Amino acid sequence: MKKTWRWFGKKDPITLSMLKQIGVEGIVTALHDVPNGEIWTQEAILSLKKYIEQHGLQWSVVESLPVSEAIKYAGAERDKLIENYKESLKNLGQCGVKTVCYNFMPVIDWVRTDLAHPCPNGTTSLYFDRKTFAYFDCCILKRDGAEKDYTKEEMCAVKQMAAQMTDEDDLKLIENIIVKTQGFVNGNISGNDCEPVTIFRHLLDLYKGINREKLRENWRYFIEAIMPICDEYDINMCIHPDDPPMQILGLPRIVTSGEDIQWMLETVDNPHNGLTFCAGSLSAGLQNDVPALAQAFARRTHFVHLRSTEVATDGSSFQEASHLAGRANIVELTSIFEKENPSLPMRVDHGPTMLGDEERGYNPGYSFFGRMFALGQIEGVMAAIKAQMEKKL
Ligand code: DNO
Repeated sequence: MKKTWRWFGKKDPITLSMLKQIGVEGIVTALHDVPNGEIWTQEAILSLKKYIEQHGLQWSVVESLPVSEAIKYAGAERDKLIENYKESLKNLGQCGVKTVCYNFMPVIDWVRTDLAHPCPNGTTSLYFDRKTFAYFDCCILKRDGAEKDYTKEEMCAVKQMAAQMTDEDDLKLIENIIVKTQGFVNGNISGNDCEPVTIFRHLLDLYKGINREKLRENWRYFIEAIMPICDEYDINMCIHPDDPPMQILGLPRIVTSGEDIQWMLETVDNPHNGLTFCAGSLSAGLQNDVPALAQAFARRTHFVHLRSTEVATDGSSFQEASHLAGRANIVELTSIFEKENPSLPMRVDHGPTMLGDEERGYNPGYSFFGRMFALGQIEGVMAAIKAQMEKKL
């Protein structure tokens, strides 16, 4: 696989020269300054592409070209937004950037409750705690009927937390769940919004009456509309699994399991309709046998995220694990992808915060030393597997 790295553009404190030094071959990035729904112009694409190439690197993957909410809930403006999306794809294709990652998660992209969960070795990692999330849902968001989605035991824990949490704790939780994890992925809420919870409630309201079936239909409508452009410019669309792969906040999620992925690939059976194999997201769902999914979908995978998680005994809380441990089984995954689809771009996803990363203000999960360490581990795994394949071992 080709070693790529998620880079957040010229403002990223991790520079392209640094990445060149650590053996990165391709860049994963987006036009982060363009608001969701607006057209990515050829001029802006070419300027960033040229900048990357001047550093001896390639723009390998777009992550992400965001899908506006109105496309997901089928709002009145969806056709106009789809036209804009097609125009951006056409421009990307004409500039030679041909792998595009996106997701179809309503309202909220990836979810974590703790962005600096201490690990025994002194590093920190990202964490999702189901009870803390239930507290956010029931006591901060105060979503109608939220209690019905949690067990008795979880609601007991919520009551206990409610008696202990301070206003400051609540603010921190709001930041973790709907601000800090969202803004930098071109999500709905950024650090400059002063009433994130109000905005968030309004967004949830837009999905009243949208169940899994409807969301699937809206996805099909979108993907069928863009496939002709993808065929014409040879663009590989790759959907990112839901993170975590389960229903949350009463919102439907449609990329949570092998059955979901199978449905998508069969429903629009076009090689340009493919998958971002995010091992970490998939591993956080106990329903998923991650290597089995890799084996099943390697040929329709256009982009790989390597990361792993450890799921707690409650079955839904999880911590991001070392890249060589946890449920994802990255050694086996690497072996599958090296055999089935060796030219795939792969990026190390997330990484521990370590050795001073915490003081640099990086986006949550996107440390430098932590990711570099993980890249070194995976490079070693790749080398061993390749040597074995060439029968040198
Ligand atoms: C977080 C990521 C997601 C992902 C997007 C893809 O670190 O896993 O933000 O990049 O959802 O569209």
